[in-house]
Amino acid sequence: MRYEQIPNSLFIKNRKNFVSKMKPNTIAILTSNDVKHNNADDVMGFTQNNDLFYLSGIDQEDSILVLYPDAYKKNNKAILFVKETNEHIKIWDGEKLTKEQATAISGIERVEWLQDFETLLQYMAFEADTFYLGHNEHKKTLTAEMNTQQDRMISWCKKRYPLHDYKRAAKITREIRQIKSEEEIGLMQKAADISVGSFKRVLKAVKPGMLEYELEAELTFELLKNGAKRHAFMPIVASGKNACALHYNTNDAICEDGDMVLMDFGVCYANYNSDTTRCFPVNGKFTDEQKAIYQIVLDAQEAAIKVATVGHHWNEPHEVSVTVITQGLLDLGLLSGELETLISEMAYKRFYMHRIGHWLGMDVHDVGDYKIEGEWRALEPNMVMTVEPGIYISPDDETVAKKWRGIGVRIEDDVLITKGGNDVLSKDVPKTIADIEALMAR
Ligand SMILES: [Mn+2]
Repeated sequence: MRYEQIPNSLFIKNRKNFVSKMKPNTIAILTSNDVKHNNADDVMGFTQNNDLFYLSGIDQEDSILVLYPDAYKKNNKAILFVKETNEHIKIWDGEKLTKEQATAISGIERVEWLQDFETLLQYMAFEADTFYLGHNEHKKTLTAEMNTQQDRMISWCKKRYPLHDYKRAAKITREIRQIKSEEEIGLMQKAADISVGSFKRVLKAVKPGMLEYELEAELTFELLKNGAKRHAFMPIVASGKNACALHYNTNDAICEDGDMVLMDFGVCYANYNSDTTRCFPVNGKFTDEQKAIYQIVLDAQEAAIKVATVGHHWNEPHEVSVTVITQGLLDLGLLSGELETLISEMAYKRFYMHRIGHWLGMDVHDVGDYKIEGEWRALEPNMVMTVEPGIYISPDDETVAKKWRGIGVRIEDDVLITKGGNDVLSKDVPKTIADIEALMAR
């Protein structure tokens, strides 16, 4: 990532917002993520902690941000700690941030070397009553080892300052990160724009007999060529029945003539993500069965997007998609019975087993609550969500006619809630049957 992609006004604003939610006389400490390893010294890569990045713009390992808005010394109100480089690091890993660069990126005037963190914190710690510490609060990350940089900071701090109170920084970041600023929307739009070219490139490249990973390579080329940092997640390039495995990403099967490919991919640009899914026929022409399923999913998605607006709650787009999909499956004879009964008994779940989408931002499945005090969250301007209904007919489902088996369709776009409605950030990624077939005919 090139640092000039984001003006530091964004991070200054984010910190202001964060600090406004801190209780009086408290210190917040945010740490970076660890550099992760596979085997031996092979590095899996570095992904910054998103809360730290959100508040500082610093995309370097071994960084700590300390915020103490009520500090009586003005230059203790915000301190950024970065690691001091040396000749050895320079020769093996290249340049690291200087203090001046860190200030320019973050807008934080006081930058110190990491080795001075403990001493400098000591000066402030006994002035304050409470620490806010970062922690990944996703339910899937709670492991027995508890040994992330955040875990280590929590145990170090509690040992060193046992009589302070402790609060969760994530409770604040989860709330403020959910409402995107103009700068963030601009970055997410850029990510979505890169996905347009990536998808079109794949449509031009695909031919019967190609391997799924060859299509992945086309995606990768186009997004890196356009300044994206990386795929937002391991892309799903699922031909034929592979589309029925929701998180398939082996991507090594042959794309057969007559099959459809489901491609679920995201672009990470300046640490902000897009997340889109499209399906297309390997040979350029959808079969009648593929078309029938595709059109139901598209109708469901468009109907759901219509209610992804202020005045509706989080679950309404899902409910709308369930109705359209259940009716569609009824019309095709894939379900039978009464529409309302099928919905209330969730008969559609055999074919549509996931929900409508998720919040989108610096995390692909972004932070933010879906319910508040047990009630579905009302949609607000500047939230961004994905809308991604799907129908998947198992290749082994002998209760349906053979012609339907192994068809899997999902269509996904990134929807920004606006004051007057919504804006589909990924709207230029071709989506209708006619548009896709026309592009492939060239
Ligand atoms: Mn998604």
